Amino acid sequence: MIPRSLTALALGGLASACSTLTGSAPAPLGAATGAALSACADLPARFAFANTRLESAATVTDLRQAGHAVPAHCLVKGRMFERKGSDGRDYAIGFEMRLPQAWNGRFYYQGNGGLDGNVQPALGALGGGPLTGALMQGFAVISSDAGHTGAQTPYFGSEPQARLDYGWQAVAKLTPMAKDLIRVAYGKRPDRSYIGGCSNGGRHAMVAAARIGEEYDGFLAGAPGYRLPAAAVAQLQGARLWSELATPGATARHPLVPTASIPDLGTAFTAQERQTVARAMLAQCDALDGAADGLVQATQACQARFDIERDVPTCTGARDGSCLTPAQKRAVAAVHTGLRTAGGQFIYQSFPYDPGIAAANWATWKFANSVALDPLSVGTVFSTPPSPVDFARDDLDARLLRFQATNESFRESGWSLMVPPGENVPVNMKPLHARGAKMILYHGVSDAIFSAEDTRQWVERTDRVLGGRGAQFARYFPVPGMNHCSGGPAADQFDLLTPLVKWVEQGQAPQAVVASVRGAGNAGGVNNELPAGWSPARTRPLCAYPTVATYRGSGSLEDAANFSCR
Ligand SMILES: [Ca+2]
Repeated sequence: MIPRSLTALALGGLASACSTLTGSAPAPLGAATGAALSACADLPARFAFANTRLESAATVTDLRQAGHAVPAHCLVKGRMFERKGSDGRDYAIGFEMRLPQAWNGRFYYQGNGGLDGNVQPALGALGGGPLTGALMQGFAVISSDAGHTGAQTPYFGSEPQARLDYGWQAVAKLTPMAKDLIRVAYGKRPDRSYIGGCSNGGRHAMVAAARIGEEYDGFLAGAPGYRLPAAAVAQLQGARLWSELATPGATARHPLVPTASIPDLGTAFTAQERQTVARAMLAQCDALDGAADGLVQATQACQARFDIERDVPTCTGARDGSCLTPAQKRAVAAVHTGLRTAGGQFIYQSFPYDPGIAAANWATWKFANSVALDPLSVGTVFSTPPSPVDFARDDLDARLLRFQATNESFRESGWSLMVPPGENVPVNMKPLHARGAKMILYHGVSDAIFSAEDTRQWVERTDRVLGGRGAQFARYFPVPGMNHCSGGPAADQFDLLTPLVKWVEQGQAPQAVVASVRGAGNAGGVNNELPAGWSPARTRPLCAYPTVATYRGSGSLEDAANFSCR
């Protein structure tokens, strides 16, 4: 196969006169131009937009991010669609906007994670352990709770409109309001608009691309849980597998309710045992990228090479951490191959093998969140009608049908409101590609809740839909070793928004983006799980799939400059 990057380079070299025949990339959209903020404290009095109330506006000059001062800006707080829900509770789409005094002419919608419910500060933070963010870079940024409060989580899922707002409507309602507020504050609407986030925030970006793509020029989808309901059911099935192997009666602390306990599924596959599996992977795969450096960057090649049955020692006596029992091997293999229901239905996706399996976040998702969080969202937010889930006994075949169901109250199914339309045939990407919009995706290869393979396959499907020109529109940057959005033995500190802007506005397609680990003293927060032998400032190129960060053969293994994307 010819790497798509080379194809794009070749096509980009042809004369633009042949564009419709050769399929060369659409012209860049051109740079945004900035403006000065003309109003702040008086915005609530001056701004009128349907179903919107601004509660406050004040200048902020003392905010810091990762040890650096965030430029002075106006913090606006407000609410849209305040209403009494069908459950008698008060609902609204709460939001904040941060409007820099020195604006770069761009709008950034910050998608938040999990089940939403909190107005996270509108910093537009970028990457794991962020050093920078959209606000720092001069964007006007909005953040919202997506239509419910933390206290209403996850029970908002039983209120039909709140469920819709969480799924996709909050983004659709907030976007035109935010652009109009920008017009009032700066005297013009944004020249360019971007939306990004990780996890559920990445899902928001992908859903926005499919549903309201015309509103945005650039999409930054991190670990996009774009089939979140299916991922959550796979978690339930996984918890059953682990519980068969767990120490009977062992309990762990509930991650949300300090006074409650959950079965300690981590005893099924302990930290030592996960280290043993990671070592076996490294023995097979570490050098495939030319460097025995503790990072498996040749992810696809490793999937063909690593064989858990063959490469991990089988226990001949009691478990002691250095081996797996045959039953453990079957469970770990099944989770990576992709789980099925009792009825034989393939639930979600395979997961690539990656040494990040040994990190804590992997275990938290597989062993704790699968019991404590996923049953709540499955039962309350995605099922019609809503009904509680017993992770050990729920009929998962019936549950998957309930994701597709509608009734008089819930007129859009849980699946439909969560998942980007056309997720299997991403037809809505065609007009975006034609207009010159761009998408950058990234995903931790050892993400335990949303599969990096699911993202890779979406990129492949999009490429087919665009007739092999997918690399002109969407580029995917796997992050080797990284868990869910950050953490793990990985270079997880990076800014993919800057290259997205250059791609959208100047036509510079990103091929390699430098990422750093977060060792001792890192201003974005230290990653305590970095292997002892790594430099605290190790860098690596993140490479656009299908290229792989490959060692050039000489120079320090700690420096990205000694690796190229091949
Ligand atoms: Ca390596």
